[in-house]
Amino acid sequence: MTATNLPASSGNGAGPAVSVSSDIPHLDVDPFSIEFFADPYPTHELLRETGPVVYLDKWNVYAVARHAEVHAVLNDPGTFCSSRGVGLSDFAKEKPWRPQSIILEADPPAHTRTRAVLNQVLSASVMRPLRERFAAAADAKVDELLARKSFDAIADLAEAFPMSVFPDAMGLKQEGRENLLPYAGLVFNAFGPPNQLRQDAIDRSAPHQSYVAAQCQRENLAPEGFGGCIHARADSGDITEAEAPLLVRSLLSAGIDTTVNGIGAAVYCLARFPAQLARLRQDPTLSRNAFEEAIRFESPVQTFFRTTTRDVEISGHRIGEGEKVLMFLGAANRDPRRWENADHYDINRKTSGHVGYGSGIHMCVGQLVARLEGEVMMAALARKVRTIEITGPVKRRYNNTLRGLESLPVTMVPA
Ligand code: OVV
Repeated sequence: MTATNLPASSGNGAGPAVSVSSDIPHLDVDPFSIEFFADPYPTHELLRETGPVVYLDKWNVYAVARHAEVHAVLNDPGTFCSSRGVGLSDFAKEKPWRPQSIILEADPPAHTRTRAVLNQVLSASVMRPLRERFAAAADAKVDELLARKSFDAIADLAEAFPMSVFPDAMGLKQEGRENLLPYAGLVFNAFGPPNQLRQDAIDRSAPHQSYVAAQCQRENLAPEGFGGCIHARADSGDITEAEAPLLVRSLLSAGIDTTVNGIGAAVYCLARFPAQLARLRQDPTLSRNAFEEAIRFESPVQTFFRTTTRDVEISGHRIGEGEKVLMFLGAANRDPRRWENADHYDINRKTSGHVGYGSGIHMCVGQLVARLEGEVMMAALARKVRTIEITGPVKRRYNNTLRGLESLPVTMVPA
């Protein structure tokens, strides 16, 4: 993997093949390969150290991996748009694999209206009455796992806990919930390039897609859940009846696998850094920050793309209109220019400014739900657990966007 200094092509095959005058270095890394996912950190460093912007020949995209540039791209949505898709596929050139998201894959002013609705459905005042239920579920889950002593921290904790609270909070019926994680895995694989991961996920997607499409309908959602609250906003005229199911679909897409991988990251951190678990036990008020630091440290959502709406300069380097720009959130979250001891998990760190939830107008609309789930699980562990020991082979789960584990065998000892 060496940096070259070729002129940038006009990208993605559109426009003339003439090169633009540019000194942006090219890299031949594939950030959607299994070898990269197995250990992304040396490549993250290469991406950051090669320059503020690089060009990836494998997929014909620009990329930013330093915190400053990732933050700048996230906070200029007029130049770096989402409406042409936040995966590799450019919706101006290719038909999306499913109807476009009306919040994630939208720009102002359309985005502003749908975002306002989800902001209210997932607001702090909505979280308040949920906290007690979520905390009781986390406590019960940790008690159950302590009784078992040895278990898989992914299936039995990181998946089981969100699955015990989020589908109920959405207002979903019991039947078919086993489709939720495969559907989300599909959505996050589909942001990636047309590789085997993406193709396999799409090939197997029909039952997951039909389940989700049905659960987005009002008659399948409890009126008091997040889903019912979205539909109620069609009654008040804030959105149309056609828009409501699409906003429910956004929560079913983004609301579960993200927190599974966030909580998985947090438990994996506590298992690998016993001194940090000891600190958390001494001061359970650190629970919320311990979860936040795990989001920075592992960055469960690793990447998103934007598309340029005009010729633009990033840190003095020119990029043409209609180019895809890949943002490495995980690399930004460990950029030594921004973070001291970036590769250390430190629950006392000032985590603000991490881009694990994004930044700017698209920053995770479900972040309060995610943090609530993460905090109450960390608090349950802080109060009830003495040690978490890894007792078997750690297996990674491979996804084009999500970073997390397939299996984490552990033994937990009670406090
Ligand atoms: C943040 C996110 C991830 C995946 C899907 C969506 C959003 C959506 O809006 O459908």
